[in-house]
Amino acid sequence: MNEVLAAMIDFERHPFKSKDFQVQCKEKLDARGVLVLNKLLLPSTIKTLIEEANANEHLAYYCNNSHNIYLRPNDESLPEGHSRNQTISSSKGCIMDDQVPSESPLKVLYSADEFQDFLCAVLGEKALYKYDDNLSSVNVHYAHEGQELGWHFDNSAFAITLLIQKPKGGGSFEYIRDFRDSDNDEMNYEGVKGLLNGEYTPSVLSIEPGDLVLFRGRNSVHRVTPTEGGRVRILSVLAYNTEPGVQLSESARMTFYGRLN
Ligand SMILES: O=C(O)CCC(=O)C(=O)O
Ligand SMILES: [Fe+2]
Repeated sequence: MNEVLAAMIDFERHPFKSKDFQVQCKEKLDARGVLVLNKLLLPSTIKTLIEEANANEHLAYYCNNSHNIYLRPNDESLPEGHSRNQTISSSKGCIMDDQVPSESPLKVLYSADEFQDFLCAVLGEKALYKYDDNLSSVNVHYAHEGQELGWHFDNSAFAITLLIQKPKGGGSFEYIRDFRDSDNDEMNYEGVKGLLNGEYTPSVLSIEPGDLVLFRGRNSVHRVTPTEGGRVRILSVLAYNTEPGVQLSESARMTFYGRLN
């Protein structure tokens, strides 16, 4: 057992190496599209991560993005005002992998064999790889009052997040499962139109600092509501690939990070 990792996370509650635990987690993820590991990080780790995030916030790249729900270039063949092209706003700050300290608990967890083996078992993957660029693997997001992540479908098949600091209000993760079928190119334009007109009541994921979320976001539409009050929402995203040698596209790096390396 990696001793640094053992001192950081609650292995008693989340025995990564146990086959039974892995199977339970896989069943939950397959049934619900989301797996939450409550209180994975010990309180001392959360404290370290808040201090680290506060110390590095001056490095964050803040951006306001206009995008559509599909996070793809607009389809100009469709009529104006079509739900495929409807503009959605997102705003947040981000620090990138090369700005997260190498001794950070985030990087210890990200690289730990025990953790990656657990993720592979739960996701049904053979191996996971870091991004082949120096920005995209471990990120920390900051959302100040009024900042939010608008409705979207992820491009990646799964995402792993760790909430570090919860705002006083807002900042809720809302989602609707299986809202499109991207493998079969079924984009659910009618449903998206209704969603953007407020015709659906989404599910809300209740998460606390120290919780890990493993979410399949390619077909489940989701958003994070605006932060309310003075306390910034801080969240880390741990991103992996299922193939080696993959870089985040240059356009995505410029949009989200404002630089290529
Ligand atoms: O901030 C979150 O909780 C989710 C982030 C997210 O959906 C994304 O980065 O695509
Ligand atoms: Fe997302």
